[in-house]
Amino acid sequence: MRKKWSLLHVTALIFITQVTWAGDVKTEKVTLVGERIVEFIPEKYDVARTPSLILSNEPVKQGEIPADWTLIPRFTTVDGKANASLDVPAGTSLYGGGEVTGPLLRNGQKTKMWNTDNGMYRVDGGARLYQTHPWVLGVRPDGTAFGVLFDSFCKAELVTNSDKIEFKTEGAPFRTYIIDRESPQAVLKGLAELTGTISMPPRWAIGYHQSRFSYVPEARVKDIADTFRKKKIPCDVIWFDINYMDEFRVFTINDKDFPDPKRMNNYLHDQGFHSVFMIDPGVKVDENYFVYKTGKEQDVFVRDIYRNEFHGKVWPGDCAFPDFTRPETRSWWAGLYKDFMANGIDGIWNDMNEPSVFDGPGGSMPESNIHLGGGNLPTGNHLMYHNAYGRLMVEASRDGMMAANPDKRPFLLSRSNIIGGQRYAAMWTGDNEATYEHMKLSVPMSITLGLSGQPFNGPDIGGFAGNTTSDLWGNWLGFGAFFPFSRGHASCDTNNKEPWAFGKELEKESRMALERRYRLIPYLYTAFYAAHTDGQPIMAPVFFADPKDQTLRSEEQAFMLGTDILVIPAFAKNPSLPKGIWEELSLIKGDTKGKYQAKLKVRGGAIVPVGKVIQNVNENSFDPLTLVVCLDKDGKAEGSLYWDKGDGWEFQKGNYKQLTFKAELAGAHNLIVKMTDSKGEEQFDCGMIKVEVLHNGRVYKSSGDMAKGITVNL
Ligand code: NBV
Repeated sequence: MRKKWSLLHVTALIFITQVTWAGDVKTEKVTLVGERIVEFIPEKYDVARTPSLILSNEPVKQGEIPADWTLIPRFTTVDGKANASLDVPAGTSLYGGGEVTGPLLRNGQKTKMWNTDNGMYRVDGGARLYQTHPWVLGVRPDGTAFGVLFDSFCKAELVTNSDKIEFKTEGAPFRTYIIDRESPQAVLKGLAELTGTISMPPRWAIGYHQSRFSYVPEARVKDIADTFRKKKIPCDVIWFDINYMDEFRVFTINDKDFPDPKRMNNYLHDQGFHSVFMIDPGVKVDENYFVYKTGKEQDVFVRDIYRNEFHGKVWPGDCAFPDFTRPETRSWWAGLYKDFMANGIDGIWNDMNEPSVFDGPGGSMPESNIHLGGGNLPTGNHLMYHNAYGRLMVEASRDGMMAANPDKRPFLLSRSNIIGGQRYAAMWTGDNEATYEHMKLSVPMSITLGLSGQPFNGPDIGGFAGNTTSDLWGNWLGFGAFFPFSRGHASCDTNNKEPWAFGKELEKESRMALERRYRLIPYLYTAFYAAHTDGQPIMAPVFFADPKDQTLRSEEQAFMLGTDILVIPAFAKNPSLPKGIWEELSLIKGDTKGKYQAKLKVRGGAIVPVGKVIQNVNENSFDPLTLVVCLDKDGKAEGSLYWDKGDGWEFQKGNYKQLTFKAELAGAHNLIVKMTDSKGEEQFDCGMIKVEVLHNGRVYKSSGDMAKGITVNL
């Protein structure tokens, strides 16, 4: 007899299908693994199921947990999927989450963690983007801070409500690390202790970069380079987007446009430029193409659910995708760089590595695809490894660059990555738009990345998609010259976006903006060294100047460059600025009046090392070195300069120079500026230097020999 469904049955069925099985998971182990860094491991955590690609080293016990420790995460599972949450102390301002749209202050935001090629993304929050950073920085009302790092690259959602942080994954249990320290800066240092820092870039990478999709043929590239030099607009790098390739085959160069790439790169080098070439992960399926052929022979490609080689469409048509979870694949891929870079190529740009697959579900590959793993990585499906794809690719690319040119510092830029991946590659914020909304968003986006372990980042200045007006260009470059990674880039179907493409007035403004960056190279390089050694952001939020001042917590127009310079973009309306002494800095004649130039201010108590205007960073900045001094209320100031050869690894053997300067009043009107410390073996003759003291709106100048001390009459 057929059973009749009663109302009760139906209700029960609805209930059963809708109910989620949620429950607490015991915390199995709690260990102090660093100075006020605690590791929490949930029951059933299995390193074979949740390998870490985020941490730089396996943490080890370092004593007992402090008796005053209060921050304890709660682990739960919902339908077998692992979650963690943390109650947030009242009044805490939340930041981080990596590559996000929406506001700098993350209270009340949700961030999706599923690396996605999402060009022309919405600016108001919630957009899925190219990178994953399961990390939150909390700043309490008193300026003390904490950070929470979820050690999982699984598909997830990060919810940052004012009372609770939640990390909800689609996968297996994971470890959680909490850092609780005296300041946000100290917490970021803790994050660097866990996940590593950027490697010291070659100095040319901190100059201005000029890019376009694409500069072809060779004559156009030369014209761009020549025009920079002819017009005396500083620039260090020219970029080569996909059209340099032979029908989009990676690791090839088409000889129609570039008959002699070595000759072209030599030409660029002779003029003080460096070149960066794009490499995508998709390998064109073509039995006669060496990359596909050797890859197939070595069985390096990702497989579909039936264990056949997976194919999906990208630029070249049908492509196979390297399975970077396999150590064999990574060494095969690394091996491809040697011959390629021997064309005189200086840097590499890994794009489309979410991976982006035009005809795949959600614009990527099916979650059921198979990655074989190896080493510490288990076999797993694409759902498990999706977010790690770019991170594993850049590890292999960097290995290849290092093997190709062991004596050079690699510069690698990646669109996709995860937190911890800053150890391998810098990043840019993908395909933005030529709009004022995207221009404004580029400030909190870039700051947030710096607060999430990735200081070496920046947007496409001017906007990638769509035509850029002269007013937008002027506004954007006016402060964009101060992004850690400062590059103009444009899509294929847009107007020209070089600094001279917007008419005479804008050319002048562009030159001025970039000359200001180049005068600051000594200061910037010192800030990069702090990022490399201590994980400090290069572009920082204004509240870093005074973490106790709650009025600064959501300021996202103005920003700090390093610890001592405040940058106020021309578009900024009523920014909240830190109290105390801040003196306006002029670097180029007329810059304080320039319509598009950001206002620059120096912190009272700082000494900023400044060079002269140069056209590329290999020219001598120190002819002479200028120390810009801004006294604090007690009439004192201090600063430092880090310098080395700008490339190579000698700095690691002690061949660098780190100088400390101090200024102090001797009597009411005499200021003495002197060098108080000098570290490192590198020869650095700063003999005659200039001093400029910014004091009560006036500039007092002097010069002299650093060793003897320089007196300035105020
Ligand atoms: O390689 C072309 C572009 C590149 O210019 C851009 O910077 C990347 O984000 N690339 C995406 C491919 C698709 C562009 C529509």
